[in-house]
Amino acid sequence: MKIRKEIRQLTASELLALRRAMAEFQRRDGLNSFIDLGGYHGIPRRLCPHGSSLFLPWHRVYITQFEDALRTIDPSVTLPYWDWTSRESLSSGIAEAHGNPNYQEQNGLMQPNPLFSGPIEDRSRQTRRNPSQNTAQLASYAASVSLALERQSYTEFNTAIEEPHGSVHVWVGGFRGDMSSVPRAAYDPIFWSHHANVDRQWAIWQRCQRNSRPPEAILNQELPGFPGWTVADTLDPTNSRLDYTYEGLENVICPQPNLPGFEGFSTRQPKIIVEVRDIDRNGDSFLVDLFVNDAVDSVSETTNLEGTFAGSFGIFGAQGLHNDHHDHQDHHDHHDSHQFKSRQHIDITETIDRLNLRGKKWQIQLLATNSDGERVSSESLPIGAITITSH
Ligand SMILES: [Cu+2]
Repeated sequence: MKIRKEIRQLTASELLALRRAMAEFQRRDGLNSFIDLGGYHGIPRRLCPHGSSLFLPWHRVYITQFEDALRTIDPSVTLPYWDWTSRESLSSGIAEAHGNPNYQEQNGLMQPNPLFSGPIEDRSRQTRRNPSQNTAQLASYAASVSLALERQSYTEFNTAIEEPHGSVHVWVGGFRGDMSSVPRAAYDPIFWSHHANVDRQWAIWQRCQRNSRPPEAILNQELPGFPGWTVADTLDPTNSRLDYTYEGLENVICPQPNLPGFEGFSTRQPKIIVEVRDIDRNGDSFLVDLFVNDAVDSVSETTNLEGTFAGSFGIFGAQGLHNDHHDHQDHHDHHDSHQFKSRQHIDITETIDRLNLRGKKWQIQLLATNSDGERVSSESLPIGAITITSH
């Protein structure tokens, strides 16, 4: 059985083997090469079912096919995961193994780091990224993972975990980065350790919510691009076809469910969650920060830098995925535009408590940047309603 490890936990020789295999993988062409598999997600094959109940199963098969293809070069290598919720990530961001443009080979020579950048579909250039340096944003995505892990049904979890997953895409890609764009994200080698981490979050949820399976109606559904693979085939990563596990999975502490019978005795204050609905993901990508103001005075839009940072989310846009963007009505496949609508839940409890705003009047303001790094007004964001709930 393959054991997937956190990328920061790899030994020097494991990391070297991974880099060498990845470099060779990126040089190759043809079926099941890095560049071929990178093309399943967005350009040119457009298979990724974002915004559907197949999100988790499809990516589970996808990254395992990538791992198995990589292992034809070196069978000692497994796919690493990058835990962007770990203490190290929340203090220093992207793992060094992915973050450095070069690495030192055994002979002392510096080589381009194949975990830093990969070739895009026509080899016209290498991927690039410009990650946000604000790790408070990552901490907000980690809080969204905690919210997702509390979900009781598969369908709810699948939808909820896609939210912080998308935010991390935009956070990593940043200004004109490939990771922040659905069409080219999978050509950045960090895509695979990011998605291994999302897959691991599913594995954690599966351990903790043992009885919850996907609805019967989708179990026999085939996964686009992977003939012979259904949702049911993906439920147990240790089965003979997938054959992997995550190091340390058995030591994970499950989140405590809110047992209804205990509610009356709980001293826990309800969480305060900002819900952003009807996010249209067909266009550009955006990184959006939430600021809280005590609304004693009416605060005008121009003073929105006055507040306290409370959380963040990313809009992982699919701009450029469809050349035929304008005639969506003709499409009835899984790329229907309504499928690219999503939601975000941002836990702002900590900030509200820190500012001692419970029971008082306050307001939320948004500060957004697009993929060109330009500040955009909150009215021009592709979002519908924003509501604040406590639960
Ligand atoms: Cu993704």
